[in-house]
Formats: sequence, C-alpha cells, structure tokens
Amino acid sequence: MYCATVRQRLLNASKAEALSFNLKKIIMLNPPASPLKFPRLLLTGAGGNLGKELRPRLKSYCDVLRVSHRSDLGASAPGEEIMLASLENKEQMMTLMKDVDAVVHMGGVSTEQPWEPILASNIVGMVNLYEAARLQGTKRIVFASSNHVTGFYRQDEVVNTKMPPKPDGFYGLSKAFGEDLAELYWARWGIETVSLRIGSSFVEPKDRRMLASWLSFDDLERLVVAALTAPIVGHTIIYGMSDNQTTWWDNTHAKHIGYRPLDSSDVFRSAVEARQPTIDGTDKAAIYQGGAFVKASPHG
Ligand code: 15L
Repeated sequence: MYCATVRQRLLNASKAEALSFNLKKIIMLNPPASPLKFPRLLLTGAGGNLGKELRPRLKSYCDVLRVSHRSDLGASAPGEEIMLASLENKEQMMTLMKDVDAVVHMGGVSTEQPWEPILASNIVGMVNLYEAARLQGTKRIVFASSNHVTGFYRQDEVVNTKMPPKPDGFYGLSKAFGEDLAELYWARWGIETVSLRIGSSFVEPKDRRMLASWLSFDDLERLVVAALTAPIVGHTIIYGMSDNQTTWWDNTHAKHIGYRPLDSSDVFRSAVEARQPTIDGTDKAAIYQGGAFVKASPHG
C-alpha cells in the first residue's frame, strides 16, 4: 500500500516534470513571433519604383503606414501618414523613426551614379537611419540591398549569401556597406535586419539576364512580408528572386525567413529569347551577373 502510494506519487511527479519540460520545450521552440500586423510600419522611398508598388500592398500588414520620400508623395490614402524626409538629414530621420515598429527601407540611390549622391543617401543616410532606429527603439529593418553587391561574380557561378561581396560599382559597394552596417547594429545593439539583395523587380523580365534575376511584384511583397514577420532573423541576407528555372543565387542560408516565391520568369522565356535571340559572349554584361551595371560608369 505504502509502496503503491509512493510509486503513484513518483509517477505523478514525473508526469508533472514531463509536462513542465514539454512546456519549456514549446516555449523555447516557439519564441514570440513578430506581429503579423504592426501598429505602425514605415516605408521609406515610397515614391520610387518599388516603393510605389509596395505602398498599397503594405497597408494590409499594419494599422498605420507611414510613407516617406524626399519629395512630394501626393495625398495620403486612408490609414497612411506622409512624412517627407531626406536620408542625409539626421534630425528629419530622428522624427521619421519615432513610434515606428518596423521599417521597410526602400529609400536611397538605386542605380550606378557618381559617388557624391551615393555617399549622401546610401552611406551617410544609412548611418542616420540606423542611429535613429537605435535611439528610437526600432526593432526590425527590412533593407533593400541589391544583387549588385555580388555583381562581379560570373553568370556561370552560383553565389550564396555567405560568399564574399564582389560589388560591380559604387552603387553595389554602397549596398555592401549597408549590409555590414546592419550586421554591426545587430551585433552591438540587437536591431534585426533582413537585407534583401533584390534582383530585377519589374512587371516582366526585359532581357535574357532577367530570366535569372527577375522578381515579380507579388513575390517582392511575399519576400518583404516574410522578412517582416519571421520570428527571429538577427541579420540575414537573402536574394530577392522569383522561382526562376535559371538561377545564379542560392538562399540556403536564409531558409528561416520562410520566403516562398510563387512566380517564375519561365512563362516569359520564349518571348524574351525571341526578342534577344543571340548573346555576345565577349560582352562583360553577358559574362558577369551584374549585367550592364558592370560597365556603367559613375564618372558620366
Ligand atoms: C538594381 O539594384 C536596380 O535598383 C534596378 O534598377 C535593376 O536594374 C536591378 O538592380 C537589376 O540588377 O536588374
């Protein structure tokens, strides 16, 4: 009788322990996820090509969408607040980042240009953005980096996100700086970033290169939303491409972002190949992944 009671007690105790162990395991395995709907999201560069695409789409993921650009953005849509700001203006950036839960940073120079505008927006502007994030307590930034960080890899190579950068110009170099800055702010101050090395995000692929680099607008939205809502990201780099048959980029190290592209450039392949039947194999733009960017002179 005594033994039976003790055995029962031990059994109950081990059940309770197992329960608490399982609970702990569940808590450890399921850390609190980022919200699927944010109180206030900031979209910078809202007047740029991709900013214009994302502006109406991001509204569903937040109560208030703060949209920003250096110049006029027109009238605000319901649930939007417009704040004009220049990346290189520290004070404006501090105000812009106040009460913001997460940022989709599409602002800055997005093509090869002389050094000065790149320095102002993509170097000084990035430091201003991250300093403001640190001081205002912003938790996560989704940064529009670019495939031009690795534009000098060849088109017969497959690049993953742990391989060293090979920028193809001042623009690509500035995006490599942005990624390193994001890494620093994660390591030192715990601000999370997903750096999106965006390929060619247009309505459809325009040429043979874009059969590999194309990112549809719907997949861009899927990518940005995955980057905003993945539970833990630290600083993660991910290539922004659709599910194209030909690819130069490997996102193995970014599986935890949970990005699943649903579009593919393949439906445009025959039209693109008919438009561009031959490729000059000696042309640097056809040899390197950066395409025409590897030849674009920043010196005018
Ligand atoms: C980029 O980074 C540019 O912002 C965009 O205009 C495209 O040209 C794209 O890369 C590309 O590589 O096609």
